[in-house]
Amino acid sequence: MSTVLTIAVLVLVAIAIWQMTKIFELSQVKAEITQVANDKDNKYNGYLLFAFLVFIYLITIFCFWKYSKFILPEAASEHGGEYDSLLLWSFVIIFIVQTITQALLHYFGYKYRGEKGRKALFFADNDRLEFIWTIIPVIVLAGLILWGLYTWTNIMDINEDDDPLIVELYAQQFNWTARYGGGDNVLGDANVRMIDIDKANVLGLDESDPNAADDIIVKELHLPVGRKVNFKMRSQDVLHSAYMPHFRAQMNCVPGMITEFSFTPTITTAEMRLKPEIVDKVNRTNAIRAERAANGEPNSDPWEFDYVLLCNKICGKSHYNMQMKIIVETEEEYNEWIASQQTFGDLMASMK
Ligand SMILES: [Cu+2]
Repeated sequence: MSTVLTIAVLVLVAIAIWQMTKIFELSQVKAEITQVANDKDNKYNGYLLFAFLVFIYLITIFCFWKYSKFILPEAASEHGGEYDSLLLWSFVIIFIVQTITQALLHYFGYKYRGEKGRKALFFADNDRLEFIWTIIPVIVLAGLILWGLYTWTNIMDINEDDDPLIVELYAQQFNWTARYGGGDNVLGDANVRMIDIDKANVLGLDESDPNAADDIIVKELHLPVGRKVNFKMRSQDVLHSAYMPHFRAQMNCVPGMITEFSFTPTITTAEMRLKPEIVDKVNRTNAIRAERAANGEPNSDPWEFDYVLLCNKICGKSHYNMQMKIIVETEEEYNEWIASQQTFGDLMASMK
């Protein structure tokens, strides 16, 4: 209701201003009433172009200064650096080109403004100019595209070389479950039709498959640093997307099929927490949370940095909260953790 009232008030105010402008215009005695712009108008608009140019430059500088701290920290995966430099160079090129072309655009707008008696020059074409402004973008874009394709092929080359750790990421509205292949590093067969909630077979593992017995199902993803991980994604219900921003990784999870992504984590959670940009981010967040705590508001516990797996497809009303903690640790820590987890076989035996 208050929204409707606010809109109504705004509309009425706008109408009032419009009417007042009309009265003001009528009250002005004008020597010459014409819709055609004269030299003075054109010059005035030319200066306004410069003002707008200054405005877009200033707002760009302001955004760099104010929002740079919100970008992701250093990539925590092997391929992440390559991905980041591709992105950085694309932005650098776009930034330089747009800075120069905006200046030229606004300057020419001013320089060739309308003037009484000035006639536009008829200029059919200029082969050399056409050649320059075609060939330069062609070379630059072809370079970026080829580099992009090369990077993409590298990142998406999912193979079983170097003994990767096999992990399944299982998406459903609205949570993630991870499954490790266990001692044999082979995932047992699974199918949504075999899900049996009463027996806690939440991922629909085939109990008769010997590979499934040692599988380990968890709600927190642990990864050993420096070891390649091959993820196999499944979805139970709708399209989800496994997004691990710190590792520059994302892959859709599609019901009825298995999608894959592979990366090698390079920075442990403990090491990442010591990076200056992370320390800074944690301090900033905790300052806000301390303020909330002082006001007795919820969501005010001190926060500690952790890698996360997020869902990056709007999959339903609790999509925003669909996440899982990822812990990258040393191989010893990982081995100790995985050894303490219950296998699927043990879980089934305990349910009998
Ligand atoms: Cu989702």
